[in-house]
Amino acid sequence: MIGMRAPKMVPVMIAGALLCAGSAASDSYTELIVSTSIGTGIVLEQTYHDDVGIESYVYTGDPYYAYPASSRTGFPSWRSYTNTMADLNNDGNMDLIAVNTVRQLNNRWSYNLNSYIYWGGSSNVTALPTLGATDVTVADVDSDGYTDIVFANSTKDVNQPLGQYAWNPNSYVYWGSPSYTYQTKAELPTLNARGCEVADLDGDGRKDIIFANGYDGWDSNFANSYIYWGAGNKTFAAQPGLLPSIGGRDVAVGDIDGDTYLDVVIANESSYWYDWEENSYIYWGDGTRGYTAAARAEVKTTGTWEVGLSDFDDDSCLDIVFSCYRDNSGEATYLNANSFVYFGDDLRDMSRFTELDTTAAKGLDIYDIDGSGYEDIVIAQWGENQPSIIFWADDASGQFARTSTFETFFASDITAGEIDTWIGAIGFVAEGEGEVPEPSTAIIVLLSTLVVWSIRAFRKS
Ligand SMILES: [Ca+2]
Ligand SMILES: [Ca+2]
Ligand SMILES: [Ca+2]
Ligand SMILES: [Ca+2]
Repeated sequence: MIGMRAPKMVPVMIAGALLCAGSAASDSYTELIVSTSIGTGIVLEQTYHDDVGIESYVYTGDPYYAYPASSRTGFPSWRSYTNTMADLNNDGNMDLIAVNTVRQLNNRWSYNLNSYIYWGGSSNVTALPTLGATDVTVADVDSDGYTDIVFANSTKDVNQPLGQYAWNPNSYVYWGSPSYTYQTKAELPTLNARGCEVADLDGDGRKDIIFANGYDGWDSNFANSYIYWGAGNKTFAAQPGLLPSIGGRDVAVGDIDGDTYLDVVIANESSYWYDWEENSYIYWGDGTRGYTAAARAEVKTTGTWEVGLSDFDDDSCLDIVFSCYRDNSGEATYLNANSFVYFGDDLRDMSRFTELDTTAAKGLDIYDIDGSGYEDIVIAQWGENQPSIIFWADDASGQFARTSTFETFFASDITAGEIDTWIGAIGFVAEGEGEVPEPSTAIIVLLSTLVVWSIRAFRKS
């Protein structure tokens, strides 16, 4: 199903030293883009009155990779669950996508809001309508040479003044074009989609889109995740391939067993509001569309938030990082859940793993931050004044013996990369979205089991 709708171009009000934008050469030190979201898991009433655009941040890299608070520059976003960077329009400047998930409007949550493209090297912002978007993937989906943007949409307003929502909005594919205005999009039915990936799973030369679905929209987290098979000419097969999942929270695609066929990893978050200790799934690919429950492996995870892949131990089988933010302990320690690295294996034996000591781990990225030749793992840790953490890889052991932390505030995701040429353009506020103050610590109340229950009950009402 193809829908057409024109996103609006948003003029921007420029603050700060914009004029230095776009000319500086990269200094080879990795930047970290941190999304900040105090999240929908917060006590609702305490935040209703305070309609702020929570800031996200660019932490500027330096030779020490310390990422102090003094190195960061804020930019507007709205309870942003994630971000990504890519040179969308091939002008040599990295562009940044802030995925805006939810804001407050008339004392209610509102999920129908724009996500932003910040264009590197310029002061322009493009606003793209999204519906409680919680993930984004950038790829040339239709292979026409122009980069497209896929958003996983989780939630939409049905009657926002009354606080009524639907948990099964369509997800969007915004099509790139020579002008990169993203004025046309495809809509794909999804069920509380929270993760998305693009890959040609069946090897027919047409890229497919995989959505991790979290909730069936009525009463169960046992929803199937979807594979939309590319059918050419910006269309997809009407009936998606089905991947059973348990509160699907994210998806990753790669060759885990080294047989050259793409495997699909679904990160399962929870089965019910009180049960977060669910294994995640690895669906083994065979080069056809036959991804089935009969050909999958399970690995132990708990309250999983994101999944990423890299070959840390250099054995040509991709390894899997799951960030896990909570468990079932229901006490003060429930956010102390550890995260995991599972090592791919050519015999599909997924028993070898490394545990990562994390607290309330949300989004992650895998990137050779210090240029050592080994990819590191950076994990956003969620909480008031909760630092985020880098697990440094200094060799191919997959052990990550060295860690460092840096100051963050309710961090929900981190993307690592080099965007020096873009830094000067930060500091603008999208017109009509209001000024964006620092997040107020006064309105923050930590997540509680009761709140999670409330939200689930709210969903079902
Ligand atoms: Ca394209
Ligand atoms: Ca395909
Ligand atoms: Ca494989
Ligand atoms: Ca490996």
